[in-house]
Amino acid sequence: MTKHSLYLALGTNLGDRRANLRAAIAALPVAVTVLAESPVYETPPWGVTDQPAFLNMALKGETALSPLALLALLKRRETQLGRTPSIRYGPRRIDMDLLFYDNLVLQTHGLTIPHPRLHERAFVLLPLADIAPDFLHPLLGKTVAELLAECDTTGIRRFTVRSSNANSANGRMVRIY
Ligand code: PH2
Ligand code: MG
Ligand code: MG
Repeated sequence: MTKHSLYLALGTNLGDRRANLRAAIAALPVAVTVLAESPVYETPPWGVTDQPAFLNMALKGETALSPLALLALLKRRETQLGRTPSIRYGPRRIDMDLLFYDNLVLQTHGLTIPHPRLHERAFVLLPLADIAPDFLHPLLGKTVAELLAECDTTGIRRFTVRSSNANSANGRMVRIY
């Protein structure tokens, strides 16, 4: 069974934000093994600015699931974790976005990989650069660190210390301080 590498972005700005991140990681499909967790950042809302600040983080994982199967499971988890429909870029309890899947470039109804706006978003790139600075964006030909250098990180602050370890025997250990 071929394993594929993937990067996810997690975001939340409603309720107990740290608990939401913890619950999201714990609720990842069993078919996803977490290999690395970024620190958590508190980030000013992007897009719709009149809403509470977000907590954002990034994860590296691997899976044998296809991108569409993974997306379907992530959407289901978002709902199970209490996410309700909101406006575009609006407030949410949890958002789980697939950023990269191997070096795949994919555009289908409902799923675009790489995530189409990740290069504009410091709240994605900053945590991602902690765990994958040298990952090359397959369309833009720049590394995550290079894309981050072109982004405005004003107002973002680190919310947790760096996690030394993402993994435990069951691959589900969560370290958010
Ligand atoms: N997610 C959005 C819209 N705006 N802003 C920040 N800071 N963090 C997010 O995760 C975020 C956002 C829609 O997905
Ligand atoms: Mg999103
Ligand atoms: Mg999303």
